[in-house]
Amino acid sequence: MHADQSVAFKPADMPLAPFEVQYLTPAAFKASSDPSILGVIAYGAYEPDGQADYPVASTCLDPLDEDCILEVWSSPDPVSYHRSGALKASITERICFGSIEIKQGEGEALEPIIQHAYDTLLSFLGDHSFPAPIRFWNYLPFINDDDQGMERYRRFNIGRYDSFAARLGLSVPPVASALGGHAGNIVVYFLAAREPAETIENPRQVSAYAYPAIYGPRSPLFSRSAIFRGDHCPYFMISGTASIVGHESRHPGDVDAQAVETLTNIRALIQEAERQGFPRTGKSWFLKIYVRHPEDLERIRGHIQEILGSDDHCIYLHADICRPELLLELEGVCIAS
Ligand code: 3EB
Repeated sequence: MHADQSVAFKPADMPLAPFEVQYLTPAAFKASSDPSILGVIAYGAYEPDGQADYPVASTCLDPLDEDCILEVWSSPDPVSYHRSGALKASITERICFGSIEIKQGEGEALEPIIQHAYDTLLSFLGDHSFPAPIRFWNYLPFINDDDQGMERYRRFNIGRYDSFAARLGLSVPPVASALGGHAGNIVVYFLAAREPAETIENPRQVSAYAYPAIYGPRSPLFSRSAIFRGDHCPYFMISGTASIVGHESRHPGDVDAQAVETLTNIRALIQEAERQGFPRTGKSWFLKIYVRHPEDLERIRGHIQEILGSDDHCIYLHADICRPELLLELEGVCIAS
């Protein structure tokens, strides 16, 4: 994305799509007059409008091409705004969007914070007749750091697992991403709907919820991808995807080979989705690319441009990936018109 350009992932000819996401600079957002904002997620330093009634969260991730990017969710339907503890949510007839931003206090354990955040949002969704979380984003400071003998990402997995086990059951978890930053607060944000999405696993990878215990005492509960059938258009949502084959990381230390492997994993998911009826043509793509070392940005961008033809619908964020040897991760949404 460039400063003078916004990226939207709802094609203009789909006025009835249940939501739209745009990536805007703060100046472009201020100038826009969208009446039905679902929420704003900020990457980079941002002073939110203190009067806003919609959910706003400032992540611990910085964009690599800009000082600040705002991920602006909006809807064609009437929106109502809600609060429940630290949760801010917006509700339409068809979807619920929400975010929780939490400051972890000195000496406070991570697992109960995460479990409580998920308990709060899952019980809110249950109370408002949204039994089906579709997609979660988890951004936490220092995800790879050791905390009293266990990595913070592994502690995060324990908290999420305990909440899901009690409230969702463990059969088919939602699509998700989990990334780390270097300052700021924990942010969890989500999209939920009335009906569940159809999850699709990657034939090249062991399902994350079936990873062996060497990756931590509780499995990461997420599905690799899912087709969410909005009323008028299907969305294909892809979880954070990295250079993992089977359950093992591939190509440690080689960013080019990791980029190629990651794109192969994405292609495998798209093929699976197409086998399950997702349209083969007329798609528009949006990708979020997480880069561990800023100096790898141009190499990674080169691989993306080679595969996609351009990277107009991509944003690049500086983030730690949840295994220390992984140098990039990619997530995406594909919309069929
Ligand atoms: C992986 O495939 C890489 O814990 O929610 C990717 C997407 C990853 C989501 C999560 C973790 C998560 O295991 C890491």
